[in-house]
Amino acid sequence: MALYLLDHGAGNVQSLANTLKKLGYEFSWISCPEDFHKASSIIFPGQGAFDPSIEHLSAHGMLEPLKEYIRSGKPYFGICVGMQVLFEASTECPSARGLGIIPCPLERFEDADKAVPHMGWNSADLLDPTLANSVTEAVSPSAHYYFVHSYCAKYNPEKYPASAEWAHTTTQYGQELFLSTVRKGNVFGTQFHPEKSGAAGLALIDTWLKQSQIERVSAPPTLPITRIPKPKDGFTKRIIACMDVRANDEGDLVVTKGDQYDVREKANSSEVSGTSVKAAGAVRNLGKPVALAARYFEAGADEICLLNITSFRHSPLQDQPMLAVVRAAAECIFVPLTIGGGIKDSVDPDGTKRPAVEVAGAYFRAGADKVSIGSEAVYAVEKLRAAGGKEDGTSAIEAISKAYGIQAVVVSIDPRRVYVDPATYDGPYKDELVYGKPDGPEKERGRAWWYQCTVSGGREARELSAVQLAQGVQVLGAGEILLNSIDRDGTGLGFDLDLIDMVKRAVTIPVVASSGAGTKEHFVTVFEESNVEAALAAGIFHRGEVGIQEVKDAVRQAGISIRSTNS
Ligand code: 1PR
Repeated sequence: MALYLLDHGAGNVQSLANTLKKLGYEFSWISCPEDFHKASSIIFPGQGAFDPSIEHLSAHGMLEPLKEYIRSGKPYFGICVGMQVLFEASTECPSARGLGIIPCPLERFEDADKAVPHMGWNSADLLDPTLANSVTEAVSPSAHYYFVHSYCAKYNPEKYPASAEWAHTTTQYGQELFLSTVRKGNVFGTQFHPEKSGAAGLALIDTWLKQSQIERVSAPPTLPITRIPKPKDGFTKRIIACMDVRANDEGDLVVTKGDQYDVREKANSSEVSGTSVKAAGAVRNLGKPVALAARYFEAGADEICLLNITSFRHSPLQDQPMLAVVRAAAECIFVPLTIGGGIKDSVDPDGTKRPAVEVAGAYFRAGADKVSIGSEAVYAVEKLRAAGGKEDGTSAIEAISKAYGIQAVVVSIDPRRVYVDPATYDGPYKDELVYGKPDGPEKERGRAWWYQCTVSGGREARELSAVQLAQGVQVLGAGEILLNSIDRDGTGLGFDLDLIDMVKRAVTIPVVASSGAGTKEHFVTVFEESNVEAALAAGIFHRGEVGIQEVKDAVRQAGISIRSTNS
């Protein structure tokens, strides 16, 4: 089999290459239009937006050869944008035309009842359940798969009868049904990312590749079936393991963990335990990033996050160890990977300018799915507000989301509480004040506070609130918010529910609750008390105090939908 992969120049295609390597398949990249003739199977692992993907294929003379290849009847597997290009057009950019093989447009999800992008794990229901035991069947009805997209092909056999014939599985998000896999003849496509969907996704790719050419090209069309949305969709909450990474005093990159962002050992500690050196004042060392990432993947983390917490000090593209860490981590984890720290315009020591989009691109090529922007997001929103809310297209958020899609841009917020006397406070954050409860902790009683944004890892406070930042970055094109709390970080006191609820209500993009998890019950509480899509923890996982599986079991037992580790 001459297996070829098509790279459309945007996003993380490395993960599919890593997956194929892990599964033991050899492949080549399509590097010129002639390669389409050499291929006997093609996988197109597209990511990002429809319009730039079509533009890239067209600019490289690959659009027509791709169309010809698909018409030739040889097997084609499109992932995410690789599936979307089969459609006619997208309301995202009406002037861009897709291959038009599936006669139906892609439309944006409604965001009145749910966060958009649809980012996370969801199920895929076979339209024709009799196919469940068929040898050509690769999608498991009991599994969850990782989705990340804002536009979809809605399942509506009455309005789009010809496209319904292509529907192989549908997925429900909120009350909307859409085509999550398509299949007809030689063409198969998944809206989700199997290469990021853990064991279930790897099995799907392996099955497709193992099927004989005849089996793969003889899939019958699906008969349109009327399907009505169920009361509840199959979307799950996500549990994220986060690693704060920095160089220790010996220059090695280590996973560290702060207490309210202070990552140095306290003055009274001076022991050595296992591999971890605990000298007073030393950078706390909780292990090696790649080994820990692999451990968390095996333990069932739905996503993994690596934050380079001191990268604001130097040029990240010169920071080869961090890129090497991402590359090595991406080879052994098959769930989404976010990388943060130092995603900004920078200048190398030799004077070479590196725009933020180039820095992000280096991480995507290394195997990251999303980049997380901290300090630069604050500066960008300050600028946006100074310009009366008018975007100028120059920020890192705008540049990266334009090139790679909004789903690739996370904004990490580092807020700190500012306490005020509610009786006398007359400042600009009056509407965002949270009032201490009479039975709350002593320092909160009779007081109120607002949440102030900081930059450079909490070292500098800015005149901007967490709500203002969250709303501003959504306007600029961020696809997700990672909401930390300096007050709660490392304390184990539980998530700051007031902060989380306030920010979640202020935006329509997904929000990840972070900082303060100390027990499995804290995860249950944050999902019950707020509408966040995901919860993240660091310290309790690093120290082995609570396992990811334990957290997931507790969340499931509370009746909250969560992905099974082995599905
Ligand atoms: O400003 O774009 O270079 O990004 C810097 C990134 O590094 C930001 O995402 C910022 O949050 C992070 N960062 C900077 N300094 C620190 C520090 O700890 N000294 N870490 C830091 C932030 C917070 C969380 C942590 C949770 C959960 N880490 O990510 O993992 O609070 O911890 P817990 O479960 O133990 O409570 P830029």
